[in-house]
Amino acid sequence: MSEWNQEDENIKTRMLSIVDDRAIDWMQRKSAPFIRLMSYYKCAMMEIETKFNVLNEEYSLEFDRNPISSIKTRLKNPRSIKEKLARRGFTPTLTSIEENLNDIAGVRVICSFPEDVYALSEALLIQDDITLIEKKDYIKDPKPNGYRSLHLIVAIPIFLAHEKRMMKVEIQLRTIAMDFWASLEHQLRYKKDSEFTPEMAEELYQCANLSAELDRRMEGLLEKTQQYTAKCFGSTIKTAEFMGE
Ligand code: 0O2
Repeated sequence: MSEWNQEDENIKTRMLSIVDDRAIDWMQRKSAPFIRLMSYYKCAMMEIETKFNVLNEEYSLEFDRNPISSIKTRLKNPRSIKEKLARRGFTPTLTSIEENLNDIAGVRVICSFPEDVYALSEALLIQDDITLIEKKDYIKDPKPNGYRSLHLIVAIPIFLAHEKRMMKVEIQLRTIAMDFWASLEHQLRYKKDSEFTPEMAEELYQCANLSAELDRRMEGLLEKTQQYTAKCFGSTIKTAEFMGE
């Protein structure tokens, strides 16, 4: 047996001696409160996702088009949570997670046009069970690297059998073009063993400008089609009118 295989065998024997049934029970007991907290975040995320689906449904009836192209949700994984708390000098406890981290539950709403981003955000924020904690408009003020999106941190109640709990959710609203740029920039940034040279960063920034230009032109086309429809038909044909209401 090679030295490497022997080391493997030793680790396996040690692991099996540690992870007996009692150890498994202990780990499950220890992790239960964390898993419960994560399920609360998941419920809050589902509430927000449903709210956007409802708005999409209503808008598509009103304007005959879908303002939302897709919705993605994600829960931050335990390792990222631990690392983020450590980076910021906070203790790794459940209370600390709830108090200090705002992005355990994340909802990303990919919209068709920039105006949809603002319309959806306004429609969400006027709902009386939503509390706005923080708003960052990286569309009006893009990050220095060119990143654009509208970020909201909100609190939303979830109703459990015997308790109502306020949970925080991070919402990112962006257009398809903004998402295209951000997804590829993220992939490039996290590519192993690679770094951005100033030239590469400048190229990425130029690409962000191109995506912003694309959004402007597509929104211009949307306005033109709306004006054209209004000229031809008097007003945009709405489903309600079509149904004779
Ligand atoms: P992940 O995996 O997407 O969650 P915060 O960490 O939120 O407390 P900050 O920097 O104030 O601190 O938050 P900000 O600026 O609101 O950005 C948080 C999230 O926005 C990031 O989460 C990304 O998802 C996205 N984001 C921000 N800047 C960029 C960027 O330059 N490029 C891309 N592709 N995404 C960005 P995480 O935790 O980094 O990652």
